[in-house]
Amino acid sequence: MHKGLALVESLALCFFAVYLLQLGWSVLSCSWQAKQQSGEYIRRSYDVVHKFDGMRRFDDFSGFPKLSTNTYVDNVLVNIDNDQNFKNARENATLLMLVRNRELEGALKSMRSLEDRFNRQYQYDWTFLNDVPFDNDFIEATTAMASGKTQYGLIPSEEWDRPDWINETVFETSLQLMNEKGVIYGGSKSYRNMCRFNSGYFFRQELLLNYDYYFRVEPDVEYFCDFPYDPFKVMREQRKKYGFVISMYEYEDTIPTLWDAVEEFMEEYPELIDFDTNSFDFITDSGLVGKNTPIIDSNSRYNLCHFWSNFEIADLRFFRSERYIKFFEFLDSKGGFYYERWGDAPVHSIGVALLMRRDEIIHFDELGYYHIPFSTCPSSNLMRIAQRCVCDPDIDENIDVRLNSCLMRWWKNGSGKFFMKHT
Ligand SMILES: Nc1nc2c(ncn2[C@@H]2O[C@H](COP(=O)(O)OP(=O)(O)OP(=O)(O)O)[C@@H](O)[C@H]2O)c(=O)[nH]1
Ligand SMILES: *[C@@H]1O[C@H](CO)[C@@H](O)[C@H](O)[C@H]1NC(C)=O
Ligand SMILES: *[C@@H]1O[C@H](CO)[C@@H](O)[C@H](O)[C@H]1NC(C)=O
Ligand SMILES: *[C@@H]1O[C@H](CO)[C@@H](O)[C@H](O)[C@H]1NC(C)=O
Ligand SMILES: [Mg+2]
Repeated sequence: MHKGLALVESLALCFFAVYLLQLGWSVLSCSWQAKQQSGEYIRRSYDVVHKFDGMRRFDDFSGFPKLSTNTYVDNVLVNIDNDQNFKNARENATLLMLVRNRELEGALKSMRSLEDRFNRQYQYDWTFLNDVPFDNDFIEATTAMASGKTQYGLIPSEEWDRPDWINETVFETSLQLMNEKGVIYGGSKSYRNMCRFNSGYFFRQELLLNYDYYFRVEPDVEYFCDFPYDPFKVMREQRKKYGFVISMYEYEDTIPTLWDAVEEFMEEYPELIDFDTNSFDFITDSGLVGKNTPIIDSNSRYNLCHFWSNFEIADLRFFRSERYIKFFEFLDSKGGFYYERWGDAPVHSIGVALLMRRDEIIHFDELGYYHIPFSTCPSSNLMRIAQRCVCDPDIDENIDVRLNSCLMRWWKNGSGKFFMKHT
């Protein structure tokens, strides 16, 4: 009995010893293999990491590379702020958001994205506008989120509310009609105030008189890529006055008589319009673009192309100019901001297309941007890597490759297609 037990015990011990040996061997060989492999990984990742050495972007002003942290308050920024060269390098410009108190969360999201991708390196001021006073929560949170100064403006009622010469009966009837037709925001009164304000009054707000350029930001938008340059600087140095990222066709139901008004304007003020240098063809040509027939049928000469104005970087001096004011006042006198639902996008776009030189308009194709329901994303992989983009150019939302984009038309009839805005 005892013997048998001892045998079993020693056998078990023996197996255990063998097992331990095997285990030891496999651990050893495994770690040797792992070492081999990690050597290979290190070699391969070295290749990948250094493949882009030649095109890494170092900060123009400080020479510091952007840190991988998202923390706003770090020493790099403090150093930049103290650097006189940096302060001199900042343009005469502000980030601008028209927004409601209840949109705070969306406003913060947009700010966070733009700060991370661009503004934390520059610290441009943020200007917020509202038709009612901003509440303390809004002011506190947006001030904390901004890397630059913040300021808050209250829009005077005369520049926001419906003027009293608008005929109430006609107004109410058309609101009801558009609502029944299913026109987006067709039944909304405040949306009309907003569109008229953005068309003719934002640039006259007291806070904006201190700047040459603005960058329009809306709540709940996203910027997909690190900005490879300061767009304000590009605007000034290259004498650009209007910058866009997305262009598309407008819903005709919102602007049935807008083009009639524009034709009247052109007849009345021919001296303001230079057809040789402007981009009239961009908004009127409706011929083939490449192999594609236009998918949008327009009832007027206007082909419905417009710059999507929820993103805009532009020269306030253009909007404050006598010629633009004349253009706006002329359109406003027709009442179409209320009797129809004219948007600030077609109004800005037609104004810009008529009154500016086409080479004063710039397409920022490397920024990457999303506003529901469309996006744009740089198509070059190299660009997306260098700018740390988080977007896929091949998805449906990317409007640039869809038939409702007017980008091809801009390349054809605007100022062409350019790359490499800064050198
Ligand atoms: N202060 C204020 N801001 C407004 C009002 N209506 C719209 N806005 C702002 O004006 C801009 C455009 O309004 P949106 O509601 O975004 O209109 P949209 O971009 O055409 O449509 P969606 O974003 O798809 O809803 C945004 O920055 C809004 O925050 C308003 O009544 N008061
Ligand atoms: C408003 O328009 C209606 C319908 O065209 C017209 O009958 C009415 O007289 C107008 N009201 C004013 C105050 O002009
Ligand atoms: C900034 O722009 C405003 C408006 O155009 C102008 O009055 C002001 O002098 C400019 N400031 C600087 C420092 O150039
Ligand atoms: C715009 O397109 C039309 C039609 O293809 C063409 O005839 C015209 O030359 C273009 N204009 C410009 C400025 O490119
Ligand atoms: Mg919006």
